[in-house]
Amino acid sequence: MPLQHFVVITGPAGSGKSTLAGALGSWISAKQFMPVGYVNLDPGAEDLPYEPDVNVRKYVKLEEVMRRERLGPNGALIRSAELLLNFMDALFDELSRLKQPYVIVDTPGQMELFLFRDFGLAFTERLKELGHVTGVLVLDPTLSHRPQDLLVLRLLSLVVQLRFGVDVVPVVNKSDLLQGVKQVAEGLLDCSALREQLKTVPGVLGDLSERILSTLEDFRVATRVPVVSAVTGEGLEQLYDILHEIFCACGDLT
Ligand SMILES: Nc1nc2c(ncn2[C@@H]2O[C@H](COP(=O)(O)OP(=O)(O)O)[C@@H](O)[C@H]2O)c(=O)[nH]1
Ligand SMILES: [Mg+2]
Repeated sequence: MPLQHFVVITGPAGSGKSTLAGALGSWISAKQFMPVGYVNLDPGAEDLPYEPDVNVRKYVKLEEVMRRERLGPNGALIRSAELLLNFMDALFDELSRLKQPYVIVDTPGQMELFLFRDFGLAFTERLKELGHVTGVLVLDPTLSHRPQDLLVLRLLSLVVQLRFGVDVVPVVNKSDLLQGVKQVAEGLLDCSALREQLKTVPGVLGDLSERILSTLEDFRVATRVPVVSAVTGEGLEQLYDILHEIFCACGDLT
């Protein structure tokens, strides 16, 4: 069987991970004529904008954990991540039966649950045994759009990359809501434009920001950042192209 491509969508709560998972999957099926598999790892996601082929809620449901263990939402989320570790074999039994060439993995609403708890790391490590794994880090630009925030996006994707040992594509979502999209997009797509914008950051932090950007460039970490809308579909082709390039570069497309 050809190598499968797993795309793991991470990002802060409300950035649009689930919406993007559905939109990117629909785009790939419609435009690339490829069947797409969907995996939901969020034990609290009752309504999803896609039909999951594998769903952790079959094993752990947030609302049941809250009720059974008398926990609030935050405690129950942490407990759910612990409980999910017990179902790893069952989960991977299901995952290993997926045949679609592209499988999109939607992660829990609260990013730190996937990023810092054992479940996220154990899951990703095991997923690498099934196919090629690429991360996507989604950011909501309506909450962060200053030049230094763009650097934060790049650094956050580096954190995900370091934690999981996979390539990570930073993505700016909700472009349909962006007023000053042009300036933001320029800073995202072009490092020299971002460097210019970072000159407006005062003092030591400005110098530090520029130094960080240079280091990222030296190590070729500062990749293109697609600006997309999971609602209108804008930019999804560019995101797919970047993902596909990474997949091809991993050298096994047979
Ligand atoms: N306008 C707009 N809203 C979006 C977009 N993507 C997601 N949303 C909205 O943002 C909110 C959070 O999205 P969701 O996918 O649940 O975020 P998640 O917590 O990261 O999975 C929902 O109300 C979505 O409808 C987008 O591209 N444009
Ligand atoms: Mg979600």
